[in-house]
Amino acid sequence: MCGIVAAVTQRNITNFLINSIKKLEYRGYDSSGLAIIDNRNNIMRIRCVGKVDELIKKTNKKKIFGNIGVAHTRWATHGKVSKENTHPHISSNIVVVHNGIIENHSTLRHFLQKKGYIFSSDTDTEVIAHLLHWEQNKKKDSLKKVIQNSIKKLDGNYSMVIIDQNNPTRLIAARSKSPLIIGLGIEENFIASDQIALLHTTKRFIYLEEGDIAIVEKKNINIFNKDNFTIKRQKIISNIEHKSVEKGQYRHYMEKEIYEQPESIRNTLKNRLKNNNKIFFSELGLKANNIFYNTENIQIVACGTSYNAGMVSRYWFESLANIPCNVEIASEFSSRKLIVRKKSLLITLSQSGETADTLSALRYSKKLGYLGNLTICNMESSSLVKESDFYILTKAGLEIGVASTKSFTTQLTVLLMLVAKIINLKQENNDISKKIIETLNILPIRIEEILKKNTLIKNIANILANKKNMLFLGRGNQYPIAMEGALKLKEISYIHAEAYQSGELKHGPLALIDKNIPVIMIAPKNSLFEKNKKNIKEICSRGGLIYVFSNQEFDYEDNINVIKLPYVEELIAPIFYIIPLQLLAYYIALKKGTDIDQPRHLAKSVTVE
Ligand code: HGA
Repeated sequence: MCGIVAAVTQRNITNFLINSIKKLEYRGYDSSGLAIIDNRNNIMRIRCVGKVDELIKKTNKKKIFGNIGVAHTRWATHGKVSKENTHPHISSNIVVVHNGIIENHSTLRHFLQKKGYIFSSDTDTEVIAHLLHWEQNKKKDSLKKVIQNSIKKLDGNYSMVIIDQNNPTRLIAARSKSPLIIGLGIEENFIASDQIALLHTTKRFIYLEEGDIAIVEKKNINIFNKDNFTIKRQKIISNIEHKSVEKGQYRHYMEKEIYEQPESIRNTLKNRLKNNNKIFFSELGLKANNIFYNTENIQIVACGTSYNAGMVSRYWFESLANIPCNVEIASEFSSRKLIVRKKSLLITLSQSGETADTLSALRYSKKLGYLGNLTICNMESSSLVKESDFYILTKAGLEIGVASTKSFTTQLTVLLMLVAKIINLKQENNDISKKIIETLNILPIRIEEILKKNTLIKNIANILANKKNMLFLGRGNQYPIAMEGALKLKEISYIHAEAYQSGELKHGPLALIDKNIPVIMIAPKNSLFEKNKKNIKEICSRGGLIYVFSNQEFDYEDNINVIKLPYVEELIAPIFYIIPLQLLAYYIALKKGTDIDQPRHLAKSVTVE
């Protein structure tokens, strides 16, 4: 969340900063700003409420020339969305952009106010700017020393970039629990909170690690670790294509990402399903096999869409691999005393690998005696991957739409492969793992088939777009799919949607049923179908408006709307049935004209707790 870009170059920096910060807009879009030290050594700051386009318009009107600057796009945590609260924050000669939260900002604010500092915003970030200024003027230390002294006083998490007007030749970056990377140019260097911001200019990056401070100049980069030793961090060449950051022929990233799912799933399966009915993850070592072999319980921890993926996999781990599995929301997991079941494997799920709640849960779990921990993640360079014992990558490719789609289906693909792998290791029932592998091989084709039903879904979306509330129902492993369908709808169309287990309806929510609340029921042909049918009848008898997503024929005695979907194997049915629900949410939002890729109040990659 929030985006940071900074650059020190030979050329005029203005266009570079606005083009780069635009690429990070999906990380936060409440307001944005930039500050450049111009050729006459003035700090030129421009800030705007709203999307980055506002900043671009305003910046283009002013002709600023300078070689060093910072930019930020904000997702507010402290202080309302206003120009005053927009970054960069300035204290005299010090300019700061910051991602994260300073927990003790209030104490520090009172301390600095007593020293005579006047605050112009309500943010925790302005505290950093004044603190740095105060430390600098106390002893006249080097800026690095000033930063080291200041961060000792900060509780919380941050990544920040600082410029000092009195020495405008270098950027200083500091990170703690929030990602930051250096982009390497030729006689110019950059900093950003995500490589996506810089891919239009460089593919060479250095990832800063916990506690690092970096001094970045045009021709030099010096990194110091948390113990103040000079340290060389590995340079990486990104394999992300710049064009994958573009929307191409699609209207929205979300639409593009929905249609990319057959390809992302193929990439996720590639080289992992072996002819001998084994699963091979090259990123796992033998030690992981040993841990999986000994695993008697699984604890999954995740947030949002990843949590829903975990919930689906619970049905698979228990019914196919006979392993008890518990799934918990990450922020709750870290907020309570936990009893760890014996020989438990902890699995975290996250698209970005920077989800602060999930990272905290992982760190908390390390004190609790789990057998080991595994993360299933889309970003190899992420904190979750670095801090976990083992990792498996989903190969979804870049996901930019705030509402996750392909990360969900690739997480499910990995989870089902993992189930087969564990079954294989335990030698419990090779027929089941063989069946899983056969079925996974068909999955991309099945997804292609269902994507062809887009017109059918679009027609229903047009009918439902004016509704205020909806219920989503599912039974067994389709219940988490109902949860995910409701989540997609809430996120991008702002229609209130709730998911229930089909059998739970009569225990309360049935009271809501009338002709104004559409009920979306996922009822594929399977052993639970007859039970679902009874629930459908209960809704119909009470005058409810019901839309059933199914591959089963219905007798039309009841007044129900059946969305007849193609055949799918039961094992992969949850991965298949989320696709029409993603399309439904997308087309409803399209009809309503909401901001699909950047829905209000949200942002991608939730890096604050
Ligand atoms: N706390 C700062 C930065 C917010 C942030 O990192 N959001 O993800 C603010 O509220 O401006």
